[in-house]
Amino acid sequence: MASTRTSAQPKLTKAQEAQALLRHMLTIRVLDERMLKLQRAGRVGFAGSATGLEASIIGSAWALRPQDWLWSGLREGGAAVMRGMPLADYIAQMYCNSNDSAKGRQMCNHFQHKGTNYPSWSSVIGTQIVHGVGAAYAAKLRGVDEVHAIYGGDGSTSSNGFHSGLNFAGVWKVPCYFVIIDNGWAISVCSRNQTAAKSYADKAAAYGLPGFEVDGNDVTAVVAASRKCHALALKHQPSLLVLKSYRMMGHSSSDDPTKYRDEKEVAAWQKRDPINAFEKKLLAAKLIDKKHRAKAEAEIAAMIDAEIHHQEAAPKMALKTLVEDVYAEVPRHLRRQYNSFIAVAERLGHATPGDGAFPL
Ligand SMILES: Cc1ncc(C[n+]2csc(CCOP(=O)(O)OP(=O)(O)O)c2C)c(N)n1
Ligand SMILES: [Mg+2]
Repeated sequence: MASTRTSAQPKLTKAQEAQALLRHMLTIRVLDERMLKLQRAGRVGFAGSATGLEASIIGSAWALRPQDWLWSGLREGGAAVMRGMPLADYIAQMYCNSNDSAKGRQMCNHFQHKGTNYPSWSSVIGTQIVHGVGAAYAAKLRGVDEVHAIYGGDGSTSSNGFHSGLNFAGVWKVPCYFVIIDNGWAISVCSRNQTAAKSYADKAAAYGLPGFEVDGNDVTAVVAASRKCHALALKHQPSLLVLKSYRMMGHSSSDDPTKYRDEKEVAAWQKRDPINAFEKKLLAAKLIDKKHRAKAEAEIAAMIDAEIHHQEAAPKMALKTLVEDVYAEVPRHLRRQYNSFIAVAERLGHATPGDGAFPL
């Protein structure tokens, strides 16, 4: 999809749309594989994956127009790539190198991209929910044609931001919808320990919003439900969309899920892999042939690998960026702090990659 901020949507045939959805889902899968390998090789500090969640992420963001906003909860970087964030930006952010648009001030794997209206996500669970509602309210007050899709995991439904965000969205009738990707786990807390509600979608009623739950591993169902929520948002009716899926990998590269969940559960969900299911459907409908997936994966992997080489060779972020962008001119006290930091670094040596990696 184009990253230009117009409301024009490219018109795709059924086959083109299906193939594009598959390709974007595969892009997430290949990116995840590569980023985890880089982390295991000690070349990037941290990686979180969206393996198993591809249909939820791609299908829900597919409903968005270029001028719409996506407030990421955690794992939606692949949606930003689909909407036009270059792979270069994605991978530079993993390295926190001199091309990183966050200037190394975010943890790696915490994506942001201005061109696709993808604000930086925060490790602090649920904070994006109120930010997104505020931005959607501002769009309404300014009379701007924007929809804000506000994402969160099942764990975020226990945050204050979830309650206040949904409450104010309902009261102010803002052009937004909430996407909760229920992947079964919030680190080691399973969904049945997170809530006594039958579905997270039931929570919508408390805020006067419509709530829907769909199979998050069925990309076609996710696209249809997201379009419905998007259409409601255009009429200033917020809604809650819960996508039932499963986190196939650990919470992050720092987590060992075998300590708290049954391998049998993982194996059962493996049989419901969203990419395999969609590929099967497209093969049956003769929208792709048998070689399609392998060819697409090889093309995507080649692009990602070329970009990894490029970003690995890029210089580190200049240290002086630590004190830039706060004031128009670096004030004396920051310059003093910077000089003493340099003196310490010269005495003790600079940090090496991987130092200070976030524990979760
Ligand atoms: C306010 C807050 N509490 C706790 C944490 C620690 N923490 C990091 S991720 C996470 C679980 C998030 O689970 P969920 O919202 O289901 O998203 P998922 O990781 O499953 O995609 C927790 C508890 C945090 N980052 N912020
Ligand atoms: Mg979760």
